[in-house]
Amino acid sequence: MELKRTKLAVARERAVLVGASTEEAALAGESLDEIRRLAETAGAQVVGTLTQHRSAADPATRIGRGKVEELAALCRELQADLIIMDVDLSPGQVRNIEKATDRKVVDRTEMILDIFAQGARTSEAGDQVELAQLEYAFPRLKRMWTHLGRIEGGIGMRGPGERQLETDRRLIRKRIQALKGRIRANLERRAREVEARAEEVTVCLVGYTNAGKSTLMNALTGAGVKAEDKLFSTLDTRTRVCGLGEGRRILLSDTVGFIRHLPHHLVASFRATLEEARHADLLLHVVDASAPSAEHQMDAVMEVLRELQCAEHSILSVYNKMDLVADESHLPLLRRKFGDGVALSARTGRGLDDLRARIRDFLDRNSLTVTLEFPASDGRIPAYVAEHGETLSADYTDTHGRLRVRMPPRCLGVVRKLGAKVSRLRPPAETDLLRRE
Ligand SMILES: Nc1nc2c(ncn2[C@@H]2O[C@H](COP(=O)(O)OP(=O)(O)OP(=O)(O)O)[C@@H](O)[C@H]2O)c(=O)[nH]1
Ligand SMILES: [Mg+2]
Repeated sequence: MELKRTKLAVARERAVLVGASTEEAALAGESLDEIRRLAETAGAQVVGTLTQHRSAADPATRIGRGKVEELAALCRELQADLIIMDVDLSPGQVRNIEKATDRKVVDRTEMILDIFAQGARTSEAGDQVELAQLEYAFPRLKRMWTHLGRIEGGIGMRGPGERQLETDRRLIRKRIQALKGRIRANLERRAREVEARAEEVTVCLVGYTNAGKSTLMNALTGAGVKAEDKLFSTLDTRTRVCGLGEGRRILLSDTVGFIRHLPHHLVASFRATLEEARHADLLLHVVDASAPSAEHQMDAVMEVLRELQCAEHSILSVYNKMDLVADESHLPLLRRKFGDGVALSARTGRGLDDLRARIRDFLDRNSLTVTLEFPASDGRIPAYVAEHGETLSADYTDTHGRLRVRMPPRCLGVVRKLGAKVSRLRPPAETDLLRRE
């Protein structure tokens, strides 16, 4: 039995977008633009849109019976094969709308999972997407098995879906277990990599998708990471040495972008990829300052950071794409809410020196929390710490000493030379999805 994600033939499916947001109208409008970009990224041809603002969602169809009839008529008129909803639906709601319209329905999460499935280039990213798809698709599989049996492939049917028409749920559970095992192994490998770089200061770029993280990574390190005007062009993490001038350097990581209402399953299964961000000493929160929705994008990123238990990290806001900003009147508001940060253009290079200076400044002002292990008989290390740092806890056995200390990054090299093993790992985060059963 073959349960692997199938290669996709990008069908140029004719799609109708449905905005069914109950959020305030302005935000809903932005969100519909975004779902249009998502739909196009997934390979759909958007032929029409329909919006519905309801204060309360209809439990049976989400958008209400009258609207579903209107939708069915619109699909017939435009010869659309696919309906893309800007919100997430319960399996029952999907079933009801599909029955009433005789069209395939894809919700927001399925759409995002689909884009991730198409973009996954590494086996790690592939495993993570597949797990998220299976976890999300699992309760929805039944409908794929029955009335949609005639549809082959296409958006929302990539990955788990086609092959499972004849597949036993027990096998899917087994597959989920296998994927979790591989992802857990990746997580452990990444943790070891982070550990091995204990003496380096690590900085991670985070931010909304398409904010310019990879472009900034390239501008700072000459890394040659792929940067495109496309949502979710980066799905893995790259780490490079980044010179800051004055002989200083850090390790800089670029990682996967976030989006509003990022599917929870995806955040959980991308834990390994996002491990770099969890252990970073400093996060650079990159935002497209020219986007009308910059503030909402930053809110959405902060929400995901909270989910990753990163909200307490030191964060420096990077207001990017300043070359596109004609009117700077919205900047003070962003700065009040998300900190002064640095305004720059990763494309033109304006402001990059400022950013380097701010990171150097951060290194000068901030101590790092580390664990030092050394022979108990060696008094030089506690003495050095007493002079240059602060001891948070001490723990001695007959042979070994272990200190949890805060000290400036430049001191780490010295304590290593004195023979201490320096480690930087934070305690592992609990994730429901990857917890051993
Ligand atoms: N005008 C302008 N465009 C920029 C700037 N920075 C990035 N871009 C463009 O914005 C688009 C997205 O850039 P990326 O660097 O791929 O964005 P990202 O944040 O890595 O996106 P994902 O990996 O998809 O999350 C590309 O077309 C870039 O050329 C900038 O400072 N000015
Ligand atoms: Mg990128």
